[in-house]
Parts: sequence; structure tokens; C-alpha cells
Amino acid sequence: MKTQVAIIGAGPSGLLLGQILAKSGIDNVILERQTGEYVLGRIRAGVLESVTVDGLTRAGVTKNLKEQGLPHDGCKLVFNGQEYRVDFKAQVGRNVTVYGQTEVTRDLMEAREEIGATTVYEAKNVALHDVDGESPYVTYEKDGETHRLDCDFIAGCDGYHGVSRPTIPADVLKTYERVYPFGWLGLLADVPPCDHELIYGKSDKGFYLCSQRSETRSRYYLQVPLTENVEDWSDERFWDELKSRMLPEDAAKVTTGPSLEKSIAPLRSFVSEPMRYKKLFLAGDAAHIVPPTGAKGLNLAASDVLYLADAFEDFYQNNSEAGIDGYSARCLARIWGAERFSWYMTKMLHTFPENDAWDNKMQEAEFNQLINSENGAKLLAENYAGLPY
Ligand code: RFL
Ligand code: PHB
Repeated sequence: MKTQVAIIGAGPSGLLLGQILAKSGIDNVILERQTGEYVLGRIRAGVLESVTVDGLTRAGVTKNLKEQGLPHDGCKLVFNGQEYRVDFKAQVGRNVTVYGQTEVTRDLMEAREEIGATTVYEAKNVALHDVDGESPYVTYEKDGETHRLDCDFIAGCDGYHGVSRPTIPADVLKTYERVYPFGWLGLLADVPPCDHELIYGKSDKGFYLCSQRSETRSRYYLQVPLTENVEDWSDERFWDELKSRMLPEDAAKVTTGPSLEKSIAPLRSFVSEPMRYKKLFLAGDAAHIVPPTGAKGLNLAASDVLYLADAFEDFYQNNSEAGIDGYSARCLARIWGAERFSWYMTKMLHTFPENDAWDNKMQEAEFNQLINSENGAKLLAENYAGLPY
């Protein structure tokens, strides 16, 4: 098989890139290790910045988003009993859209099927070859047979545990990492959300987040130690713990119900540089991870993809390599801004086991600056609604 761009991974990065390129007449094939159902079963992000909505618009995939996406003009922060609403709309004139990653992924999968572009699911042992030569190719196994996909370029959209990043020689890659000493236990349930906006809270028992997917589906998270097992969290235990961390007036508005999904995700900040090595380009979680506190993971993936689509369009339509050459630096400028914001939100709103009395006072001062300074609130709103693209 031969194509122009071989895309590794059918998560949101790979599917969005594939759709935009196909619309521009650039042939591409996606190789995905899992089944489509497995990819859709992963419950992840829920908040879209305008850059992500722009990306989906460019891909022509906004029908359901327009009908079902919920515009949010602000969110509530609660810090040890004090609450504060950040008004994104008033502060920076922009808002965000609440629409789940599962829905984004499903919309992109359906659109890809409609245009008849090739996605190979359950592609095993994907390996990248000659990425530093003139004729790169990818091999994979499917139904016991080995296949070869020749291409001009490879887009590594295969997430943090993928094969693309490790293909780059170790002496070329520089990585930066911060691992946090806790995870988030998430619960999805078909119950109405407790508030029309998201609530990010810190109590003396740890962080909690009240999020949503629709007016009838809620997503809640609790900070838990990394030693916790999801099997030890009955629904009842989860709801009790959540309510015990919330302000009593908010807790009174929580509707409980049976969980559709429960899982624990560790928190990590990670960046690898550069994002391009010869014919290989990394995008999304393959190149960087943020802790979910700033709601940036999916949105960064979308901005990488838009820059990469620009670069390939420039190459194939204008015969220019400028976009390709500038890709890594262009992405990383935006990524480091989002890394800073996610790290700041995580540090301000979680309970750190190693914190001493000084650290606790600094956390409190951080929150006070936010609620007492118009500039503090504006900075948060600007970052949350999305840094310039
Ligand atoms: P994905 O979604 O991980 O997709 C990568 C795809 O590549 C496939 N793959 C391979 N395919 C072929 N061969 C291989 N060797 C392969 N190795 C991997 C995988 O099966 C997968 O289908 O990365 P992508 O597309 O870059 O998208 C990024 C987003 O998924 C991610 O940034 C966010 O979901 C991050 N994230 C969250 N972000 C938020 O903004 N809010 C959240 O609440 C939130 N929760 C999360 C998250 C990420 C999590 N991960 C990665 C463990 C919760 C979790 C559990
Ligand atoms: C979610 O709804 O899953 C969600 C929302 C906001 C975040 C993280 C996760 O910051």
C-alpha cells in the first residue's frame, strides 16, 4: 500500500489530522492498534477551546457539536470553603464548549467512514522505517500477515505509550517531566449535573471536579493516592466522598446514580522536544502530556494537528517546506504555555502529601491573588479559554 501521509493512531489527533488532510486532497492511511470500540470506550476530556472547535469546523465535523455542545462562559473555583466564579466571557470575551472526547472521536470516525478513507484497526506491531531517509515506510501485522505502507511522511499520533516517539534517536530527543503523587478517580453517570458550570474544588480532603457531558450526564473526579484501586470504590463510597469534599450547598444539589464508568488516571506533565525528526512528526499525547486540571490535553492535540495540517498543505499545494521546518517550534511555544497553566492549576488545587505549612500558605496566597486581583482572574480566564493560536 502507498499513501502520502501515514498516520499512527486513531485517537482525536490522528482522526482530526486525517480528516483535514483528506478534505485538502492529501491521501492518508491511519493505523490503529486497538478496535474502534475500544478507542471510544476511553472516557477522557470534556472541555473544548475555540481552537478545537475551529479544527472540527475545518474538518467539516460540527453537526452534533453544534446541536449538543454546551457553551460555558465561566467556571467556579472553591478553595477551602471559599468560592469564586471566573467569568471567561467578561474577562476575555471568549468561552469554552462542553462536549466529550468520546463524542468528538465518534463524529470523526463517522466522517472518515463517509469519505471512504482507510483506517486499519487492530494493526499490530506497527514499526516505523527509514524516517531519516527519502522513502520512509511503516510495517504492521494484521490477521497474521505482515503489511508494508510506503509514504512521504509519518505522523506519530499514537499517544504517550506509542511507538513513534521512541523511534527518534535518544541523542536527538530531550524530555522534561513532572510526576504528581496522586491520580484522579473519575465517575461517569446518567444524572443531571449539580451546576450549570464546572466546579473545580480543593478541600482539606483533596481536589474534586464536578463536570458534565450533557444536561443529563455528569462526570465527577476525586483526587486519590496512587495506591488506590478502582475496585475498592463502590459507587456509594464515591458519592459519599465527593459530597464530603464539596460545599454543603453544592453537595445538596448532587444527584447520585449508578456509574457507567469508573477509572483512575495518574497525573503527569511531560514534553519531548523536538516534535519533528526528518520525515516523522509527533502530535498530541505522543509528544506531551498535561495533568487534566487545566483541561488542555485534547486542546493541545488539536492545535498541533492544525499546525501540522498547515505544514502538509504548504508542502503539497505550495511546494514550500517552511511549514514543515517551523512545525516543532510553532507547536512548542503554545505547548509550554499550556504546560505552565496545567501545572499551576494542579499545584493550586490539590493536596500534596509533602506540603509543609509554608507550602499551604503559598497555595492560599495563590488563590487569594486570583480572587482579589482583576488581573489574576483575567490571566486564568485567558489560559482556560485558550492561549492564542
Ligand atoms: P490518544 O487519545 O492517546 O490516542 C492515541 C491512539 O494511538 C493508538 N496507539 C497505537 N496505534 C498503533 N500502533 C501503536 N503502537 C499504538 N500505540 C498507541 C492508541 O490506541 C490510541 O487510539 O492521543 P491523542 O490522539 O494525541 O489525543 C490526546 C487526548 O486523548 C489526551 O490529550 C486527553 O484525553 C488527555 N486527557 C484528558 N484531557 C483533558 O483535557 N481532560 C481530561 O479529563 C483528560 N482525561 C486524559 C484523561 C488522558 C488519559 N490518558 C492518556 C491515560 C484521562 C486519561 C486516562
Ligand atoms: C471532564 O469533563 O472530563 C473534564 C473537564 C475539565 C477538566 C478535566 C476533565 O479540567
